[in-house]
Amino acid sequence: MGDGTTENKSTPVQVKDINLGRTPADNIPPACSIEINNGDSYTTSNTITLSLSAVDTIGVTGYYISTGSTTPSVSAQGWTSVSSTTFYAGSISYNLEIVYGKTTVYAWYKDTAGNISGAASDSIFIKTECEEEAASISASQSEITMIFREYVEETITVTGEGGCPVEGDSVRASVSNRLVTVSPRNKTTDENGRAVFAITAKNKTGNAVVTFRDGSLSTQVNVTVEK
Ligand SMILES: [Ca+2]
Repeated sequence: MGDGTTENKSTPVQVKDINLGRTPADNIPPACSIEINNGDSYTTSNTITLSLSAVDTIGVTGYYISTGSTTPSVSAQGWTSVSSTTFYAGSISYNLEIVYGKTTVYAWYKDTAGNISGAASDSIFIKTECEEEAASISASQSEITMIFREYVEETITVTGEGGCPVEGDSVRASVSNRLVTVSPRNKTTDENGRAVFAITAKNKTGNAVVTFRDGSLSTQVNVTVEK
């Protein structure tokens, strides 16, 4: 069967979904969006506010909210019905089960004809019930082999009980000998509990230990300098 285009003009044209005197079928799903907490990047509460909106030429009739990315079926449990409207906007409260970490919330909308929109999504970083007291310090690499004048970045991470990042702590670096230098000597942890240092080798072979301290906590990095 042809489709009437230049390439297929010698073959018959198939006409699909012809409607004579009837309302055309609606096969266009709603266009939509979702926003968490007015676009904030993080929150200290796992109760969030979702701003929902969708438009449809015939009518939006429901929405489905999930932290999973699988598109629901039109008859799935969990759809919230709304009065059919060409423009839907709503604000709802939503409870997340997680208390720490980045999470994404997805929204789908359906219309009168049962078309389901593509997923709209937004993400937010949740940090609740975090212990701000440093309980652990770790280095991204505990063993480093370097050549003369090479430099590597070392990321130190400070966490509290439960693995929450500790922001605003000062991490101090010290070196056992003059084979390497570390810069800076002090660095404040960022919102992810991280402080990044540069370790630079000099022109001498041997071993050095770089120690990173936060209060009484410490972690060591063993550095070998080769020619
Ligand atoms: Ca539609």
